[in-house]
Amino acid sequence: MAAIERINARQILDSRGKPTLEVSLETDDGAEGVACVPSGASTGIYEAVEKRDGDSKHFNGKGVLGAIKAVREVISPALAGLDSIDQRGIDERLVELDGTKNKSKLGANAMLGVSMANLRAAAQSADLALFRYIGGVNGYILPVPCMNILNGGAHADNNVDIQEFMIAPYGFDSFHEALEAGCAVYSSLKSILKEEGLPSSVGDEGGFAPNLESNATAIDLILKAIRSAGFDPGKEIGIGIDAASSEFYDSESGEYRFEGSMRSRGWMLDYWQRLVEAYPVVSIEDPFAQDDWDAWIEMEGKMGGKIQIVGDDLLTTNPSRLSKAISLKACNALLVKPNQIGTVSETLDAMLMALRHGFSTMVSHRSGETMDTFISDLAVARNACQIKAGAPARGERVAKYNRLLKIEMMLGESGKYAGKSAFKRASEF
Ligand code: 2PG
Ligand code: MG
Repeated sequence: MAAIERINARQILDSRGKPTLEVSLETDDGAEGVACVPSGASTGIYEAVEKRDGDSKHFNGKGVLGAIKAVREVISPALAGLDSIDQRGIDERLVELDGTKNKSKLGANAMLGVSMANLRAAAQSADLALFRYIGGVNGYILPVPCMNILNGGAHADNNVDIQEFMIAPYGFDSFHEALEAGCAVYSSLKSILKEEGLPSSVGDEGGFAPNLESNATAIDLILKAIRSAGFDPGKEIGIGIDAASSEFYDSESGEYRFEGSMRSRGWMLDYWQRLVEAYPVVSIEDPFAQDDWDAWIEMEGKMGGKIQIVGDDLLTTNPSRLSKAISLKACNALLVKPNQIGTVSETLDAMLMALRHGFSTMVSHRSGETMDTFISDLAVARNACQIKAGAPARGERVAKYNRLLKIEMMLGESGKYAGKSAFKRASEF
């Protein structure tokens, strides 16, 4: 037993200079867990609520002093004395204390900070690395790093509608070789952009953010970069997309504002099909908006046997939305973002449900990040097989990949790289 003694929180900055929480939790055996909470820009409407102060005199209303007060004055006294090893009991207590459906009272940011800090303290008490504490003897698969090397949408000020173009270096024997290949492609993409007279400034997740003729041009450039770095597109490195299409969906007309025109869902589905035929695209996230269920179902029926279709805004790491998607056959993969749901236990519940129903899982950062590397440990512990943590640029992105390099070293021969097995389409090439 390691009883919780005190929990504290303070306001820090995320990678966009917006306030977020750093939570620390101390137990009576001298352990201290510290955790920082990330924050999204293309936030789904079904995500648990991030508590913000709304005081326009400070940080444009984005302060989190209210969430900090909730940690200090409500959560800390209520959890004091509880056994930090009982993660599930603590998370249930947090949900109870909040008492709302969307975690709007205490704030999902306050709750997640406490939940993760507790997990870290408990791992420290058990004298185990975090991934070993979560995964026990069966967390051993190093995930494919899906690196977002070209940014658009809400993450950049360019004209590209699709939010993320990722490379998935799966055709390698180890995580570190895959990461090195990803870095080589990133740097050759930079040279190509320079040659073509395009800017190599970066978006929120470290990917380049040039204005382009079309969305597909982004893939052409990336394929060129893969080849010029000496790799085989499809065979060694696949393409992943996050359309984040809720951001360009017009709910009044039920159409998508795409490449300057209003497009029906039928047109969009056709577009995704053409993209998959023309390019080694192995994964598409949020191809349709968070409430456009019919379009998702049609796409899963037509393309789900071939490629990975990932629900982010659609599922919001929420077991009840995931369960709906499973029964409607609306997609085949879960994007895992702990701050969408607000506790570690609920995140693990969603991952377990995904696994039991044959869904693949991609653990994900947020566009607003900190140096916290919790998601790296989570990905290995639960054998998620895929992680997306941005480009190999900007400290808060690279921190996640560096943590995975360390975990790979700690696992030694027992660690296995997910490789091609992570994506159903990878074996086609
Ligand atoms: C996404 C994420 C992370 P945001 O849409 O998948 O890349 O973006 O954190 O802005 O929601
Ligand atoms: Mg997304």
